[in-house]
Amino acid sequence: TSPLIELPADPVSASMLLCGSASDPINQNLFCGPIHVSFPSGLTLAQVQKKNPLVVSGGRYRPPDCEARHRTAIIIPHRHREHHLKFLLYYLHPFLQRQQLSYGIYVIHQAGNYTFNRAKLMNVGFREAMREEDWDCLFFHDVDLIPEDDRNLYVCDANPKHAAIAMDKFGYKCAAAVLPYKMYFGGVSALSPLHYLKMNGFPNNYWGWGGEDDDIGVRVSLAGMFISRPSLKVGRYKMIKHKLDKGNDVNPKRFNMLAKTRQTWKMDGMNTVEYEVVSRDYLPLYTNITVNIGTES
Ligand code: UDH
Repeated sequence: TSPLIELPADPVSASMLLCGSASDPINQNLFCGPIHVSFPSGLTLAQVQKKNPLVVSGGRYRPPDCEARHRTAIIIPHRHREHHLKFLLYYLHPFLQRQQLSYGIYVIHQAGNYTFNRAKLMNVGFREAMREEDWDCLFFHDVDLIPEDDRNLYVCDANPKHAAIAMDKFGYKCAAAVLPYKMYFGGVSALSPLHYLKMNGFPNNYWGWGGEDDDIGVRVSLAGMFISRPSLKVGRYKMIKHKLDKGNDVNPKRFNMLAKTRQTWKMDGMNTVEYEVVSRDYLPLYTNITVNIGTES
């Protein structure tokens, strides 16, 4: 008697059970726990590709035999760090697969040689990734940080999450305690689309090294949210050693700008970001988006 038209069943949800179980949704028996991170010389992207046969064009993956409970996009700001990117992909792909996530990796590559702007690249990444899929969590991820424990879940919390809290370069002490700023939110952080839009994304006007990650931390609080953190045991990262890059000099204006975040956050961010996508390439291990983000005004 029902006049409703029957839609064809979604092949995934109809035939597949959700990954994990009610008592262990994450399926922790797939985890290795602490991961030993080293940087094998001579590693090639072709080898990384061979080790990850289920990753498809654009660096996308979904578990083959169950339906993922979480959809996570990884956003990596990038320029001239191909060597680091190779190691990150080598560790990150298997790590995300052990967590049974449906995921995609986006590398947001700043075109040209003008001063680097990490936070603006993240805004580009947010918009471009959300354009492609309805991700429920975005991980904003420096290219040189390798997670060292499987239990560091790449899913979002009820509040924005600062994942990279214990880095080898700070002796694995809590970064927020070692550094002079309590709102430290750098390295690797996770926000849902709702969190991101609530804080108007990240600032667009921090050119060069420093300040933008603290501005982001302050935005979280100004938008009425808290910073959540994994435990020190789990939020561990190894940083690939490097010097300050050419084209990313320390930003001398950072302290003055930071003092004004309260006045500027609503006027600068996702609502004002402007850029031009130069190219979008669906590579075997990631989606590369090369973008012209302009210069300092
Ligand atoms: N990045 C690039 N290319 C650049 C600059 C930055 O890809 O030329 C990206 C990359 O993802 C990197 C992130 O931006 O991981 C953050 O930049 P960073 O690694 O330079 O920042 P970090 O604070 O640098 O980790 C520490 C270097 C020592 C600086 C000492 C200054 N007093």
